[in-house]
Amino acid sequence: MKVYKSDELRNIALVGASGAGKTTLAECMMCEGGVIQRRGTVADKNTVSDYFPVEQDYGNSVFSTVLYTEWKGNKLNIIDTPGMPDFIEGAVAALNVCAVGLMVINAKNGAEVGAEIMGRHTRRLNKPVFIAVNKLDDEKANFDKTIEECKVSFGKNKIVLVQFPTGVGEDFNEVVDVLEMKMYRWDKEGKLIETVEIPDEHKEKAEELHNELVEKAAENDEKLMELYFEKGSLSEDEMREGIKKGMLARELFPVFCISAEKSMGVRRLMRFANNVLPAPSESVHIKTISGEDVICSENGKVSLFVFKTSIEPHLGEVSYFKVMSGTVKEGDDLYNSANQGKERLSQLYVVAGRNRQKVTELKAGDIGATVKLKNTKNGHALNEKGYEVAYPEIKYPAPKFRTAIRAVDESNDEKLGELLTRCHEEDATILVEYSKELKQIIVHGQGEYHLNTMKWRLKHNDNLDVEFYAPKIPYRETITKVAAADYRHKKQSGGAGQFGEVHIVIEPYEEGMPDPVAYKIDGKEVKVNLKGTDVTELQWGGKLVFCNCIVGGVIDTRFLPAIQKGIMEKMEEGPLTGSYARDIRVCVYDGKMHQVDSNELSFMLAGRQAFSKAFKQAGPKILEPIYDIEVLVPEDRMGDVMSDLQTRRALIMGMDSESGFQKLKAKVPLAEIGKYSTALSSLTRGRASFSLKFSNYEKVPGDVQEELLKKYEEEQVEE
Ligand SMILES: Nc1nc2c(ncn2[C@@H]2O[C@H](COP(=O)(O)OP(=O)(O)OP(=O)(O)O)[C@@H](O)[C@H]2O)c(=O)[nH]1
Ligand SMILES: [Mg+2]
Repeated sequence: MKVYKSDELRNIALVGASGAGKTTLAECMMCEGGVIQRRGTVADKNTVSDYFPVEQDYGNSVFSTVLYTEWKGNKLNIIDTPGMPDFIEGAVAALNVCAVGLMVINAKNGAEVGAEIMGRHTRRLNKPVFIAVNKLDDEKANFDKTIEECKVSFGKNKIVLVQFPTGVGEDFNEVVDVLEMKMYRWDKEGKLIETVEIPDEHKEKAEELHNELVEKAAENDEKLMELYFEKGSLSEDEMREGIKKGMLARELFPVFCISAEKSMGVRRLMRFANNVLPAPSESVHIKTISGEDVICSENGKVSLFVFKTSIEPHLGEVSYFKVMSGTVKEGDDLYNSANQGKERLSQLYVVAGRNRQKVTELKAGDIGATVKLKNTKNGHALNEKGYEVAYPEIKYPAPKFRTAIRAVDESNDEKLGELLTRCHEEDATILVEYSKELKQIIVHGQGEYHLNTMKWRLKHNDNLDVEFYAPKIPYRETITKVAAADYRHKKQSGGAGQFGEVHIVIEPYEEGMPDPVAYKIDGKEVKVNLKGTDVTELQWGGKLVFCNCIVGGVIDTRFLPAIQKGIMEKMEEGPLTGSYARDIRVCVYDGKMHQVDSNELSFMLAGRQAFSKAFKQAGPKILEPIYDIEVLVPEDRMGDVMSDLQTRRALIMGMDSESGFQKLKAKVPLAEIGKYSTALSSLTRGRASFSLKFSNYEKVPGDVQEELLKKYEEEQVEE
């Protein structure tokens, strides 16, 4: 295989809603480029891209797949990404390493929420995007509506048609190209019959759009603007230059018309990629963690960025990387930025899904794969000796779904631990938490489907049966009013005795509250004399403030830490439901000690009991975690989504319209959104999306508290 120079490369991430036709388009591009001889289809489960059994089982892409095709001397690296929001990891990683996003939009459904979400990621990553309106051969295709929706999403003046269809639906067979000013016509099988002059009836529209395109192309470069004013037009090369600049500035999103199924318009798309899209070196420079630009030059120092690892049949772990700079050669020894380990790249491959081809070298900007690395994971850099660079972590969306997990057969617990670690290494949107608090292993992911897929893979690939069960909620406990209690711990049978007595007042702690001066205890005002305060920032959030108000040495200072320790123990296992307690101020104001029998243990026990007693009288409340939720939903489903949220004790915070969708903001208890991803999906037929972020802890309503107390009591009895 030819060794491609940096400027002969184009890296394109195929993104868009699920079912838009990305995998079909990728297959078609590879076939057109001669990389494969026969086209597979998603229905026949034989595409190059969806080659994992789980994908064939689902009929959807689940992983991003690195592919390539060749076109007129250039190599187009394509990463086909899954459109299902549950599998966003692959799409985000792909966009990070590709210079350009190709947004595939289903003309039947318009700019769906899946497209909108990917659009947002391209905006966040500042990536140029070109758009392919696909499925124009579908009887329900609506080109104009799709374009209107794209305008809302990308900006009215930024969506620029390079092509328009003369008609859509089953008879779709012509596209007018206003960049080249000619018309393409295909036969029923998608074979290009001819390129013709634009017929009179479409001339006016074509000219109008052509002028728009020229203007847009000129707009982003002063020199071109001058030329345009001088000549009233631009040459083909000048147009290309202008469009590229506009795309890089995200001021221009060119639109193409295709039917991936019938191979219509796909070659034109590839030609555009060749002629107009920026080569990796022309796109925004990647910065290292320390903020230096990495120049994508084949003569630079060798540095690779590993963006994907996966365990593949017959091969073991495959590491996919982008050459950030330099030229990497088969057999090179490189050094891992994260652990300084040496890695030999004994084999280099270019990949098209399952098909791999060995190559001897890859130049800056190219995407390739290697196998059998010892200790290199996603996000690591591999550099030549003496060149120490590392790249910023790829940012992924926060999890949206959590479940507790265990091995069906307990003896597999260790294996489960190892495999979960691997799952996270392969897919950074799977987070694994060993919760000491909940005594559960909790896995977090992007949705129920996402984690079910993980379960499927553990069973089928690793022969491990796991089950999901209800994850506990990390409740907290606190108090709402002042209460006092005292406790005497005394044991004087046989040998050395034990004695300790403490009197405490506890009260809700709030940031900035004044120091304690006096309390009403048993109807009497008791003045306190603050000697010292110890503030503990609790690991689980909130504070414990411990005030020493002992006068006259009734308790020796050396016993105070023991009292505090006893209280802390109870804070770790709250008196109501065994959850962590928080935000409490304790004031030890009196007590007794015994010359001989008092010791630390006695005061610890006394502190614990006094605290427990006081807590129960202090209006104790259970707190629950509240999350900020943002739901993006099409207008017509808004009512349903809103009423559903209200049944989940949500507090609606506001509504906005954004990019053609309604954006609903609310605060909702974690306990009520356990399976929200699934519920929302069925409420809206997958047309909505949401994000979650922890907000704060709040008191649960009275009836919920009753229920939780009852449940805890039952559990205690059972144990
Ligand atoms: N009529 C028509 N159908 C198409 C076209 N392109 C794709 N399809 C069909 O649409 C379905 C979905 O296509 P895919 O290529 O799997 O879509 P995708 O974008 O890869 O979907 P995800 O992997 O879920 O993100 C398949 O049944 C395709 O055969 C097209 O141009 N016209
Ligand atoms: Mg796909």
